[in-house]
Amino acid sequence: MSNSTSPYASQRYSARAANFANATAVQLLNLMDEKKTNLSVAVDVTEKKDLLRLADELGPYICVLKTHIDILTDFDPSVITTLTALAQKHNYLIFEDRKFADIGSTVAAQYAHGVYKIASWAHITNAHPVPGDGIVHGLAQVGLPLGRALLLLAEMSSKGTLARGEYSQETLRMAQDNAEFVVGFIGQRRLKGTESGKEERDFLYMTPGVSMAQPGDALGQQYRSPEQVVEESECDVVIVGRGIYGAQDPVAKAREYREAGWNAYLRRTGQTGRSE
Ligand code: S5P
Repeated sequence: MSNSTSPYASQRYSARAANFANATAVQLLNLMDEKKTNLSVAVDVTEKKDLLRLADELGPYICVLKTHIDILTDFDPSVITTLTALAQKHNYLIFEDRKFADIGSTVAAQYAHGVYKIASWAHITNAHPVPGDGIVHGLAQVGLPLGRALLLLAEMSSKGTLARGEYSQETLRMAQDNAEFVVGFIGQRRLKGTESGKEERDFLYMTPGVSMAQPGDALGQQYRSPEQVVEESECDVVIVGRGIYGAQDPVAKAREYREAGWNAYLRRTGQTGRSE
C-alpha cells in the first residue's frame, strides 16, 4: 500500500460510496468496482458519428464518458438520446466538461437552457470556482433536483495554470461547504482536508492530463502516467483523450489504460502487491 495521506485513498471505491450523500457519486463508485474500471475517455471529436461510435465501442471499458458537446459541428438532439441509451447499455456516466465560470444566475440558465440543456442529460458537470460560492449555488438549484453532481476545478494539467496553492485550498473549502452537490474535483492530486482548516471528508478526484506515450502537447498540456495519477497522487478517475481516441486502435488503447489505472488502484488499496 502507498503512504496514504488521506484515509479514503486506501478504501475500495464501493466502500467509499457510503461516504457520499449524492446519488450520482454513489452510482459511480459502485459501478467502478462492478466494471473494474477507473477510466474515463475524453471523446473530443467534432462529428456526431465519431462520438457515438466511440461511445459504443469504448463503453465496456469506461466508468465515465467525458464530452465537450459544443465542439460537435453537426449537433442535434438525437445525439443526446443515443448517448443516453449507450450510457445505459454500457453502464457508465456522462460527464459534460462544460467548465462553467460565471455568476450563479447566469450559470443556472446556461446549465438548464440553451441548445444543449446540459442538466437534462449530463450526470456530472464541472465549474471553475473563480466566481465564488454563488456559482455552486446557481448550478445546484438546477442540478440537485435532478440528482446531478458537480466537480470543481481545483487544479489544471496545463503549464502555467493559476489554479494552485491557496486557490486550490479555497476550492476544497467551497466543496466542503456544498458537499451535497459538489462530489469532487478535477485536480492533479488529492488535497488534504485539513489544509483548509475543515474536517476531512471524502471527495472524488478525476484527473486529466494522462498519457503513457507523450510528455505533453504543443499548447501547454502536460501528461503523467496512470500510475502517477492513481498511486502517487491518490486520484480516482483517470481521464484520457487523444491517447485513446487518437490511436489507430482506440479499443486496444482503452484496454491498456484501463488495466494500468485499475492495477494502480488495486495496489493503492492493498488488493495486490507491487510486484504483480
Ligand atoms: O486541467 C484540465 C482539465 C480538463 S477537464 N486539463 C484537461 O486537459 N482537461 C480536459 O481533459 C480537456 O478539456 C480535454 O478534454 C481532456 C484532455 O485531453 P487529452 O487529449 O490531452 O488527453
